[in-house]
Amino acid sequence: MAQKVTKVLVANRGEIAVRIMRTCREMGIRTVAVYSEADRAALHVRMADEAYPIGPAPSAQSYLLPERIIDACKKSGADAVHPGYGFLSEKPAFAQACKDAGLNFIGPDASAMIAMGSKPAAREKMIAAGVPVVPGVSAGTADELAAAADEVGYPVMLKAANGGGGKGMRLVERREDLRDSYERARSEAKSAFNDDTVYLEKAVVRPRHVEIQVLADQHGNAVHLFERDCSIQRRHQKVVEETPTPAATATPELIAKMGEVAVRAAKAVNYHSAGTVEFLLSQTGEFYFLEMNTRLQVEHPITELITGVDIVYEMIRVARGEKLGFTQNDIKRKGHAIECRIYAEDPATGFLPSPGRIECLRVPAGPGVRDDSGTYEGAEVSSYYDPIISKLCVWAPDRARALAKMKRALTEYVVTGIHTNIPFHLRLLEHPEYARGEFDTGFIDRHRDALLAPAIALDADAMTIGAALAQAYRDDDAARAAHSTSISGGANGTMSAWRLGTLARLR
Ligand code: MV4
Repeated sequence: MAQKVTKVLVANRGEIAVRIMRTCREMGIRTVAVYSEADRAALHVRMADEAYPIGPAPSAQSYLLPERIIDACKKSGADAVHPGYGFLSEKPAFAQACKDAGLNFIGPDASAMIAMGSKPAAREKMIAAGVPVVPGVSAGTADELAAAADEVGYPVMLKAANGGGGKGMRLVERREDLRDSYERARSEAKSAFNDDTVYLEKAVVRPRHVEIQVLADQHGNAVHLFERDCSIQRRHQKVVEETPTPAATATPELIAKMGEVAVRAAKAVNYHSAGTVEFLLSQTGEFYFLEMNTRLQVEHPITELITGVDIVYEMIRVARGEKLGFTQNDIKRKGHAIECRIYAEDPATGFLPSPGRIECLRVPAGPGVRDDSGTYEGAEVSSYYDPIISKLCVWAPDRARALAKMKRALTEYVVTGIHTNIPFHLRLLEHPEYARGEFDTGFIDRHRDALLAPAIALDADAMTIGAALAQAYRDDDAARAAHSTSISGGANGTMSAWRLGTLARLR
């Protein structure tokens, strides 16, 4: 069995490739980047010890081709592969192909991915393992589904067996709509996933998305690293995550129980490496297994901030065949962490991606701030990939201070040349219901108008100072023109002098 990890090929790009390489560097492990034609000058390529081209910009012709990745491993002499998230990270065939090529895949076995890959099959497996799932049926004819719907009561949810990211999901409010919705769900599932299998669950009204981070080794040891509340989503894209969850029903006892259940779920599929068990948390405090993500997740840094565990470090140790260095009792949480995903997108155009060159970049720092970025000043944000610029994370002793720190960090952030969702984040964090921790998965949709209100106006003094600075800088810097500028107000609706100065410089 390949257990060596001396040179890791990171089969990914952007911030996650950079983040993985950082831990490798700390561990004395050499790093190999792969890159598409669009990524010749990308940060992850610059960070790596060596880099190999794997094809044209579209990921289907580069990052998604297992043979290109394995070929780059052979050329570079890498003995291990970290897939990051997305791309090939949850493809059992790729995990297996790595293994067959004598490479150490830094993730779970293909068998665990397969076991969790089919939603209704995973659901059945979890029922057998004593993990609570939403009442419903994992399979059946239209009549059987209708009978189950009567039993669990409306509203119900129809879900595509092979769906994901909310695609192929349908809410059915009334009995008389079930047949029609069922036929639609099936044909949608068929065209989207080439599989028309549909299953049914009782709909959980206004749920929270609360997930548990787990870590397991190859010797049967598994622990959880507490929860993350990922309810703040837009079209099934997470926008803000935090831990602990501010849900009123989430007592330490409830979280301990969810953690225990998550570990049981992982053990039921012989899981090793880092993984995440997703739950729906109802308004009344019941929780139900949704699915398991068999990969390192985007939002893993907030768990690292409250536990002090480097999840990538542990993934590598586990892949080497080492035992987990701690037990559940050793893991203590401290304080509160929040992540804001900074996207190159324009809330004003309905969140269309805003690719282009980052003209000016000022990244927040200071106590309790971590910015996991995949880019740099002068780099291009490509339209071929996920438009994430960075993940801005903060840690503070409690939620109120974490919120204040996040607002401070967001107002320090300057990105020009492209649009970003930084102003959107500021408005979200200032929403009174969000500030009170009162939200569920429907929050952004429900408060769309308030969250998309025009940017905070600058007060007269700030405008005057800005204009003066602009004039001062104009002569020597006239050549540098920004395509556009993303402006966010300060805590009191004004901006700091240096921030205005930076913006003025680019006028
Ligand atoms: C649900 C649900 C309510 N009841 N299932 C959406 C994505 C998929 N992974 C599961 N999803 C949901 N399943 C039942 N029985 C509500 C959602 C849901 C949701 C879940 C997590 C995060 C955001 C969401 C947004 C809308 C709906």
